[in-house]
Amino acid sequence: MKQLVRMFLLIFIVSFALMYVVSTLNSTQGYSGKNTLTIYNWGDYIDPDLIKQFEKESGIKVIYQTFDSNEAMMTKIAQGGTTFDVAVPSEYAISKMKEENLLLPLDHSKLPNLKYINPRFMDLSFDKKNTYSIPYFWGTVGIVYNPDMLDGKKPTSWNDLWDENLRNQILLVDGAREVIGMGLNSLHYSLNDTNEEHLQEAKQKLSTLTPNVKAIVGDEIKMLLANEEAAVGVVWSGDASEIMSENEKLDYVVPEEGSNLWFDNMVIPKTAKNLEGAHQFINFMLEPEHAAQNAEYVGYSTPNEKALEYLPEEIAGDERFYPDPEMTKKLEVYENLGKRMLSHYNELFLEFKMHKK
Ligand code: SPD
Repeated sequence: MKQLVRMFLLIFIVSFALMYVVSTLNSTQGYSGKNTLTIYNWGDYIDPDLIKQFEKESGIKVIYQTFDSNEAMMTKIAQGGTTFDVAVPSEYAISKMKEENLLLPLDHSKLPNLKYINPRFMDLSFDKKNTYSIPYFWGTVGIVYNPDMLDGKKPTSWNDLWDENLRNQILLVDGAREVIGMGLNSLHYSLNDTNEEHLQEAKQKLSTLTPNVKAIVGDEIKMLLANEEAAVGVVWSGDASEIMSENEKLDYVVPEEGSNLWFDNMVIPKTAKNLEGAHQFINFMLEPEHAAQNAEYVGYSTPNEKALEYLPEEIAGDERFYPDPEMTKKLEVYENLGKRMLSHYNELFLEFKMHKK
């Protein structure tokens, strides 16, 4: 009996000592369970040095998680059971998340650096007055191509992708709106079309593209194209810019039929546990030098007007990635098509992917 008591006493002392060591370690590193910030962002979408710098300056420990589509991100946040403090959805997802009460209103008084954002990217229809979201990156969808692998035939139209000389030469971004949108645009329909006949026509047309499609891929699309594993890629502009910095032979074009103009903004989801830290992080990312460093690292276009002054002219002055408002006039922003139609786009995309396999 005495032995049993001694054993319990020992276990109690060891556990207590362990708890003490862990809590001391945490406090010397400047964070505790309460002092953490969970960020949910696209893959390859931040300079990791900025996270380290934010942790150092704020004393907040960042837990960083990534997603690869708006759909996956929305499902995870809607399911609950997560504690994301900051997320980075695209415009149509922001509109949907607002509708589903998944976002918290922002306190603009805690975001003094918001003044650096070009007004062109503020007060957009998906979030009037930026009540719920703050611009992070923006861009287009287009075709990155390797002229050497195309016998000098530069693509200018979505329809050029159906050329039979491109057998097994195309990589596609893994995005439902992007791929179905490409099918719709190639038929001169809107990227936000909800007409079932048009959608079936786009599906049919896309199925005839499959012999040319080598793969539908995520972030590895950049490495594959830079390494000349395929002649052509349908990509987000920022990825094209990153690929082209790795392989200078490549070029990027926004097809003449039109394409998508997109905006990724920072939001605070309803799941947030550290509102103060979330505002601190958003304001940190809005600091012009940080926004410039981030843009240079990931290759995407910053909406931060002041940050452009810190970027080399060959980046900030490149009209392929910083098209002016006149040039983006013919492009379409994805609309929130409603739950049913968004699911339908996803189903069509899945069918296309299965057809491809
Ligand atoms: N690797 C990061 C990619 C993020 C791109 N977001 C684009 C969203 C377009 N709807």
